[in-house]
Amino acid sequence: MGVLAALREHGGVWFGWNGRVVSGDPAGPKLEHDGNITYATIELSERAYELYYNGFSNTSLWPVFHYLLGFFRYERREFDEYRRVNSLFARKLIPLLKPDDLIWVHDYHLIPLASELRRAGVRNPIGFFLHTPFPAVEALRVLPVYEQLLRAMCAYDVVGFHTLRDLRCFNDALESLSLDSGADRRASGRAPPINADIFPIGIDVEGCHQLAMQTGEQDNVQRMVHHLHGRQLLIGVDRLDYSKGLEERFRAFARLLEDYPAIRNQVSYIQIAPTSRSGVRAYDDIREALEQSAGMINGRFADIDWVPIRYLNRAFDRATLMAFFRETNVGLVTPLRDGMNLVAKEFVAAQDPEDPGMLVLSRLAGAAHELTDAVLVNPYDIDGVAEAMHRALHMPLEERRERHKSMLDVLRRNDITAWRTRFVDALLTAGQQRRAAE
Ligand code: GDG
Repeated sequence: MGVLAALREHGGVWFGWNGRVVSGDPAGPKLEHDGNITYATIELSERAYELYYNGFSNTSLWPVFHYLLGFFRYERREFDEYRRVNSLFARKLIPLLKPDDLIWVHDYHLIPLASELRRAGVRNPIGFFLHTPFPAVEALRVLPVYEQLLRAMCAYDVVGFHTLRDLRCFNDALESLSLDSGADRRASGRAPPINADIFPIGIDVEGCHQLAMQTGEQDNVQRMVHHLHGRQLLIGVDRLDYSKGLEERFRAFARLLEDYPAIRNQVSYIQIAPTSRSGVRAYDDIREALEQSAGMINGRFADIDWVPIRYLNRAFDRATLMAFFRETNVGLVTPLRDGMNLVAKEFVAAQDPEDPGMLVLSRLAGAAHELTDAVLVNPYDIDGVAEAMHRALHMPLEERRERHKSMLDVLRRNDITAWRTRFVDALLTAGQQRRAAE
């Protein structure tokens, strides 16, 4: 959304996969115009979808970048396809480029795009933003091709991460390759330098707040509130992904009910988890595991008039989510690892400042670098998360208000507009440096 806002402001082309998979040769780019934005979308072949998207991107890079090495698998032909698709994207993008365009590439699926564009003679400033964490070099080294990926990242003029930890890991990895970055490269006269920096992504704070206030009358929201019968509500909203720590979170909720029997029948936990990346084995497995886990917890603790967990494996519209957040006492955001986690920020923005719900947040999410006034947890520490849920459910109003206010200040200072403006400015500056060096 932040990128679309930037495009709306400056005009430009959104280029990417349209989500369609075709059996023959993929068509595109197909061009559609909306005001000053052109959408140039392309299809993926079945082979590219399997090897490039499900394979190298989501079964090699995603688990390594999230330190979840048990899910990691590597196949050379998947990496070959990853490079091939990036090269194809570059070739399809080039005819759409104008000399003054800035190129902003997003995420781990497209790391080699800049090197492919440069190889074809493109001289425009090119920036890259990584939405996931960037791992420590010792985790990265399980990838047989990590050196190639690092070198490909050096083809960008600006490389952006969410947190200082990610940036440090990147610089360490470069150092380990003796690919010196920043000042050293400049000093050695090898132009252009890569400018790597942190650009923690923000949200549309007022937009979330407005949505949350306007939609309280919706049917879904009223039904949800009705079925609470005055109980306190805990909520989680996550893409169904093993990195989001859902199994651990369910176990922590069970521990809460075990360790604090007085709380039984006084709380309800709603977990919304729309399916993502179905077709990747690990994602199908986690869906099954969660259904079983929710069933077991409900079987063990439910009463005639009380269902402890409602697990909803489906999506809701954004307005409904924001209104749910506003009705919630405790937001649960406990990923095992996350680049940032926007749900944490949206939850805070949606609250009523006079009587805000409290956020329980994983220290291993990028958002914990900014939302230090949440109740911070280690998501692997099941007892610790159960305690944190209990603490958040019982936190006095005054403390909730203070913590909420300080978190909201953080969100306002670095909202979605600040994020994209800083990145675009960095890219403009890098473009000037590039021209000066040429
Ligand atoms: C990647 C990184 C980083 C979720 N369920 C529904 C729904 N959502 C929306 C949320 C939120 C977004 O999807 C999810 O964003 P997250 O940040 O939580 O997670 P990822 O999808 O893994 O995103 C992450 C992010 O990129 C941005 O840089 O923070 O670390 O992994 O906005 O509200 N939206 C609707 N219905 C749903 O059911 N409408």
